[in-house]
Amino acid sequence: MNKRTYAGIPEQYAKSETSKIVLIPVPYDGTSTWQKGSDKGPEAFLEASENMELYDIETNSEVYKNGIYLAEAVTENSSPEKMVEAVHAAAKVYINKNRFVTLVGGEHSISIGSIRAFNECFDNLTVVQIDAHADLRKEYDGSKCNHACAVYEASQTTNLIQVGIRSMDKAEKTVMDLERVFFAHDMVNDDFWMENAIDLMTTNVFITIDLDAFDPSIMPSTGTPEPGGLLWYETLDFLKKIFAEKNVVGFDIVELCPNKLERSSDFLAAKLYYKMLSYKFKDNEDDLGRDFDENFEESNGKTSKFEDEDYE
Ligand SMILES: [Mn+2]
Repeated sequence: MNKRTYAGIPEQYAKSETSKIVLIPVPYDGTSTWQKGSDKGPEAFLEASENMELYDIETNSEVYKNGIYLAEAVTENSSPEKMVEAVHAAAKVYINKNRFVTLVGGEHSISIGSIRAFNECFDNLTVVQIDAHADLRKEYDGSKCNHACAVYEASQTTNLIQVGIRSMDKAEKTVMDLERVFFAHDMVNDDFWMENAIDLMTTNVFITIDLDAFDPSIMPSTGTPEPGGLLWYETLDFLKKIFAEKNVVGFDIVELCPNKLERSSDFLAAKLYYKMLSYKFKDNEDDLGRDFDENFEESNGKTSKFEDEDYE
């Protein structure tokens, strides 16, 4: 039997040596507190991806042709700390090979490992956390690697910007930088939250998306749903702006907690992932044959952005 590829793409686009993009599944659900099942997230995500159209209308692109390598899943689960270390190590392997590294969870604690890896490899990293929950606890349930602590370390070591937040403990406010938080109840009445959030970002950006940031009406299959969340097009609009204006160095998508009776959430996660890749690589359509290193450097460049805008 042939090896499974992301979204069932032809093997020529799924090779480890030539793919510009790497997807690392992390089916971990060791510390979740309410609904269990996010360990099944990567499988449901991959299955939905296999049933998705691979041409993106909006960007007029087929981003999979840049190559998407489905890496071996990180399955270490002997302790939250060991899982975080394993994610950190796996992410670093591919970042150091200049791949565009993405991860799919699994619960949000996996992001402690991914953020640590990106922060070690990229200068002045901004972490954009799109999430219903603040996740700023220093420790929870006896561990610093609990899902409730997902961005505590990032709050201390990176430029953390929190978006969509609508649930937290009062004590988390002592850690929170209120200048860098966009609460859901404020966003709904603020026409400029996207621009204001982007103004706070440095050049290098890592995005961590907890799917519970979305409104439960469109994303019910998540561990801890919260009313009053983001909708589809506003989220895409925000992401598109970040990809256009910043050097997004990688991202993760977490907390898909699949429910066999409700598959549209799996599909939302699959489509969100592919949309983000489409935004990242949309300008590469004409030079698919070129070396990734060249593109990689160009995306860090200062002049190309304005040249592109002249054509629009
Ligand atoms: Mn979270």
